[in-house]
Amino acid sequence: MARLAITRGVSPAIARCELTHRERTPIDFERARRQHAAYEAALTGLGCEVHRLPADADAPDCVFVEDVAVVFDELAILTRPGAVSRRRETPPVAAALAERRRLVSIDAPATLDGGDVLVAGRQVFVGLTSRTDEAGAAALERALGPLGYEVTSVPVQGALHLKSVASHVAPGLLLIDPAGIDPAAFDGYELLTVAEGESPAANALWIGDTVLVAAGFDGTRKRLEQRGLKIVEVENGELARAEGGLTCCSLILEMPARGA
Ligand code: CIR
Repeated sequence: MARLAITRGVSPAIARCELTHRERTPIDFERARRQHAAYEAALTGLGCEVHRLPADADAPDCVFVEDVAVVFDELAILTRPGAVSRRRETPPVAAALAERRRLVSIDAPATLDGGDVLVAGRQVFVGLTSRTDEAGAAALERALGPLGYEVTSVPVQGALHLKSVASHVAPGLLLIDPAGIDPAAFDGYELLTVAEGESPAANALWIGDTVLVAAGFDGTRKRLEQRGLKIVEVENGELARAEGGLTCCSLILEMPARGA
């Protein structure tokens, strides 16, 4: 199986990004670009072919491609982001996905951000947040139910997205920040909690046999390593100022190997 990672350049307008739970602080555009390039290099190191779409100077948050689509083996869901400023981000990502997946759109008035969709095998959790509403979760259920996925809505407290507080990091294993989510939502899963004071560490990206984590959260990193997981660390400090984490910056597609 080959993996394709779709990413997008950092917008020169990133300073005007949406913010919900963070104070606005200056973002160093060049540093953000360097960190994003290092993130892409880490994806390459993990065996992904990286396909970077050009940035949009009129879409401050365009680097966060995760929010505009959710990719499954059978299809890709094009979202209708909860933030109006982000709706123009969907078409270029749709164009990149069109040749690789059947596309299904979330239609108005429903809203759904990809950051609220946590996929764990055939189980799909949808966070109900300021960005994703019940109608968005219902639309996802309509698209995925017939394919054998089980879609469950979970309320999220005090965080932008479900994946700000929970990540799937190994088969049946979720990394969570219990401050933002009731652990009871994940009955049947093994749960690992982030270390004290390390809430942002709950967003981690599992690729193959490795988990990509944000640098600076040593307590959580140690917990993941003690659990036997292989870790790669990347700096995410500048995009974290835009309220973005590691899963936000790519869409990972499992592709049949050439010739298979
Ligand atoms: C926003 O508020 O939409 C962006 N500034 C951050 C989006 C981060 N995306 C994600 O967590 N999936």
